[in-house]
Amino acid sequence: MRVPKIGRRIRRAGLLVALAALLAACGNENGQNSLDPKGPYAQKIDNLFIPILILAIVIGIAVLSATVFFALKFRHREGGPDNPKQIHGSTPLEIGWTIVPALILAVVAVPTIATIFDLAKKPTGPNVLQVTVSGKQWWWQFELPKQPMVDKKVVTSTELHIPINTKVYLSEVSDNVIHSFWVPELNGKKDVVPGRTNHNTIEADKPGTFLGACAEFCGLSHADMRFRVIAETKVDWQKWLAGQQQGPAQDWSGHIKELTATKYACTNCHILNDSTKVNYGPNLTHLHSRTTFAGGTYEINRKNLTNWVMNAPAMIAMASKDCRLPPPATCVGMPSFTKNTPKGQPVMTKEDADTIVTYLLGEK
Ligand code: HEC
Ligand SMILES: [Cu+2]
Repeated sequence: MRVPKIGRRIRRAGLLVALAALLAACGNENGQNSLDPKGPYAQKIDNLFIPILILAIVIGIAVLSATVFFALKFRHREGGPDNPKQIHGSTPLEIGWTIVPALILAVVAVPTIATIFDLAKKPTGPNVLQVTVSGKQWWWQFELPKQPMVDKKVVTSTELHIPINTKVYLSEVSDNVIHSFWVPELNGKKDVVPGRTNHNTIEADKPGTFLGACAEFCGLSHADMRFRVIAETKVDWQKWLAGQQQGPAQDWSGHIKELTATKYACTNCHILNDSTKVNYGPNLTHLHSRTTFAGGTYEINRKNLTNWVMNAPAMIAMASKDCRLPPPATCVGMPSFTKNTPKGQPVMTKEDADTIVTYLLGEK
């Protein structure tokens, strides 16, 4: 059938758009390219993936070529018989095409299984950094317990700093639903399952920021459950650690304490002045040292934080109206302080929000 000229143009344009989208998706600008390993663990996966990919392409081309070849060779010809010659079975062929693929799979299994065990090996020694990762709805909490490399515990969220050329052994937990921790340039995915502690190791060769995301659908805002791993030289990392181990930049007392602990009761869910403690929501002691908040979806600045503190639900894409807090609570993550305030709290004034944000930004 002849396609009219205009139809062909539309088709060609459609094809170009699809191709451009495909190529854009292949670019490594988004920092989440699993084909661009930036550390030994991701490299091991790449070393396995590329040879198997090549093998699969060779086999794929061979199978497709044979299919096309036979389709052409035995096609129906003018004047030929309607049915080809009927045969039944061929023992050597059938044995052949059972054994050859089985052998190929057996060969592929050897490096695959070796890599699985290699990646799962628990790194040991004083030069391993232990981090506990908790999947929340919808953000990630990172705890660095006291250990040879960390002389005082640190709790943070959304941004994990690690020293380069150091194995970072993650213990992953969830107290809600299944999440999956994935930093494509540093290692493969690892599911984070309630009631279990799963482990995964990441390591970066060079300083850089590596984007991560939850890779298992975990509720309506799953797409906004991002994080970043910031790899630094040992010296820079130690500076970061020392900064986190200090108290808040501004004294948490007097008016600010009154606002956050009593008037609006932020302390029901947050810790504002001690980076060693965990509460229901993110630890806010050193929020100002991070670049993003709310699952990595917003940049930290006065405007975003003020909007958030006054009415966070309005900034959570697809936030469900039903409850995300464990029982007996009947509602959710970060509440609004301007609309439907949590029971008993007054509606937040812009002035109070400004004071709280000044504290959160570590400004005097
Ligand atoms: C009912 C519990 C609850 C209360 C009360 C609460 N928050 Fe939150 N807050 C959360 C949760 C949960 C999150 C994480 C939500 C998300 O990322 O979607 C959060 C996130 C935040 C964040 C972003 C932190 C980050 O690292 O992403 C800030 C800032 C914040 N809250 C400030 C406050 C302030 C200030 C108050 C008091 C005026 C307050 N919150 C009261 C539960 C609460
Ligand atoms: Cu998740």
